[in-house]
Amino acid sequence: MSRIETPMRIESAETIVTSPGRNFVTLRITTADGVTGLGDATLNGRELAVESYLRDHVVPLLIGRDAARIEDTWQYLYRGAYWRRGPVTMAAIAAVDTALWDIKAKAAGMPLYQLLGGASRSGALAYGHASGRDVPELLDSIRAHLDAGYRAIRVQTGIPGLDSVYGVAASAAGDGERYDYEPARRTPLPVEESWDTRAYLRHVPSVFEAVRNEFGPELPLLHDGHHRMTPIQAARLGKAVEPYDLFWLEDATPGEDQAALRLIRQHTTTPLAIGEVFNSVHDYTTLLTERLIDYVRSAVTHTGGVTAMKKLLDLAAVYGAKSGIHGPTDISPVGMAAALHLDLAIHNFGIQEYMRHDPRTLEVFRTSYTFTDGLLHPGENPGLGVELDDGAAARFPYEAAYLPVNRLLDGTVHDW
Ligand code: EZ4
Ligand code: CO
Repeated sequence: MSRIETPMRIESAETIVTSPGRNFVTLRITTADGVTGLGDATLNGRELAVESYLRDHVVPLLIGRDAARIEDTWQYLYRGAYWRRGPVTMAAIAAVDTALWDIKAKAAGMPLYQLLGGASRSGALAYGHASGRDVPELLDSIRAHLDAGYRAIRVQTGIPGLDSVYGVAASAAGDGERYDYEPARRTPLPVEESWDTRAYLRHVPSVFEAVRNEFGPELPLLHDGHHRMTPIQAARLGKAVEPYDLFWLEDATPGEDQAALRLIRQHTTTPLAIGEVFNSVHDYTTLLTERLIDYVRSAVTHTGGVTAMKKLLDLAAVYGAKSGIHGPTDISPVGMAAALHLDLAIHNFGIQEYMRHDPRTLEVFRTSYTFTDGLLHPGENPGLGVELDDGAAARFPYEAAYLPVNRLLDGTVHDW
């Protein structure tokens, strides 16, 4: 494509790496007439690889391109790289795509959701992360989340015999207390946790029984298996928690083995969600066309941006599956805002994960989305509705940080 001279010509693009409570990689694209767009490129624990991919291999290709040509730019970066998929590539493409949608919506003077078809609902039902090292602490945490306005709750607990477990806050319960590993556990090497699936399977059904006894049948409850079970173990857990009517069981098995979901599906009516570690619609084709899952967990940030997520969610709609866009704190407010515009616009919205960001994160990223009566709304500002404060970003330099490694009690490395 020849270089063009129009107001929408991309004049510059830059990456911003900042660590306001945890690491984030952001791409900012600026057009010749000074419109800026932001895209989230944060890949937890591998941040600098995406930053290099963007800075060294993508930014030089963007200068001079027409910012209005979003689909063409997506295809140019995806097919032009020759090498397909992968979290680093797809996070980089996602950042470009999201920034170009931000620019297009700002140029149109509209919030992004209007360009995606307009609002299909008044807000996006959010779920929060309750946790406790034991059941009493968990029940307190659920109460704190309900008091903070959440109307759907993810339930994770400690397991008797295991020291620390994914998804459980390290100290006393409360809405402000999160299981996050950042920044307190930044160590030169990844933290190591221990795991015993049989102990987990024995414990979890009794946790849901206690939660239903305390809070009744209506509250939507979710659970994340975080890739730790075999298919037959997952089938057993799905059956065991059927009396407690889960909204979903997430990541029961390692997601890349799509056929594993066939076995789980044959054995349980517990709804299944998967996909936070996926980065392409091609990771979902068996899962969707065979109707093996109920919810798509991809993040806009990791799955090629707004353009690719819209296509993925439209394919999911054809096969009766709904969205459950990934929204932990390692998705930046830019990636979260992009998710919220999609959540508001698409027909097959399911639920949105929402962990409030650290106040330092919100100093750097000035958001306009709102959380009211359990519903998130992206706001009415043109574009994504997020601005990045460079001065604030500069006060929080990058620090290496890794996700934990999980080992079975005999030392064997297991899925974390
Ligand atoms: O472990 O985002 O459902 N949410 C999750 C997250 C993921 C982290 C990994 O970076 O599973 O907490
Ligand atoms: Co998860």
